[in-house]
Amino acid sequence: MSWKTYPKVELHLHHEGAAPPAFIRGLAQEKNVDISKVFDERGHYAYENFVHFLSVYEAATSVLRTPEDYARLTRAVLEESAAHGVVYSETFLSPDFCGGGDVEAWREYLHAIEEVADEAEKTLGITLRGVITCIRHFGPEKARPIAVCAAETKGGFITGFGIAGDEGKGKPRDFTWAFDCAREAGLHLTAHAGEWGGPQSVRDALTDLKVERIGHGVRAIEDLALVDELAEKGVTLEVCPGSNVTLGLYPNWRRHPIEQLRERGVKVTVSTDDPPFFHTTMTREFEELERAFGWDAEVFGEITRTALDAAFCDEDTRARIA
Ligand code: ES4
Ligand code: ZN
Repeated sequence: MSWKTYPKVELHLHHEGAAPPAFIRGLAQEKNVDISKVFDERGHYAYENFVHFLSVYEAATSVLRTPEDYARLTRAVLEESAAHGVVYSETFLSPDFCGGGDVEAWREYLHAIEEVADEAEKTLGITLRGVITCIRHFGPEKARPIAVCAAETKGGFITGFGIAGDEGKGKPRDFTWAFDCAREAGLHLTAHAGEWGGPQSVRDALTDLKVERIGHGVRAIEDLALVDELAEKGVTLEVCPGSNVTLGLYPNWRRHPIEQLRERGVKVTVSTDDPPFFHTTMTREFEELERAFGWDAEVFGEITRTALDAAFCDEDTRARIA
């Protein structure tokens, strides 16, 4: 069946990583910025591996320079998500890219993004919430002002705090100040872990950062005691199978551990991560999961309810979407 119009909840989407290549190319032309290295000859985002992906991502993001640019980006992203049936989405926003970590500059970007999100809620029927992320390879010192931005702008729209970036750099415990700051402000917490790092990386994120959700977390499968612990504690994994397969973490969809995690009682959800970079959409994720594991409307219904339960929104919003 076609899953395109099936109502979906997406919890793991990087705001700039969802930018259609044509949008970034157009902005680069308008501003006369040379970002030819970002694209291949077919006009797709081009990178060799995850660490290279991160630098291409930052180069693409470098054309986004004003709150108005983020307003236009937000519109493009929400139109694309809504076209794939997404009714609720959370995107990762990094004030590093929006005003360099200065709270007042960040407020202007936030205002521009929120205005478009409010409009899209009415016209496209999609609800957006923002999760502010610090970036692991920028280091713990850079993470502090980002957590302050999050704490200062927590509200109806900004509901969470997290960490993205290169899992190979540093340790979760280096970022405890930032996470403590965000937790004390009442923000929900998530961390990228168990993608490029193994099970210990997931344990460290849970122990040192006290997060409610894990971004990816799939490599927990390498330690079944950890899998049982995730199931017992009810930790939700923001699984991005297409991202994992495209980046070569698993050789194909059938070898992806999402089904084993689910069978062992872990709360799994499905997201796209950086869809145009990984040649995916929420529709494609559903189609491939149906093909690989025979998932049907019953399983996708369970996945969607799990995602809505774990969404970083208030109960009124949750009830309105359900
Ligand atoms: C990421 Cl910093 C960043 N941006 C986009 N996608 C990512 N995945 C992990 N870190
Ligand atoms: Zn991610």
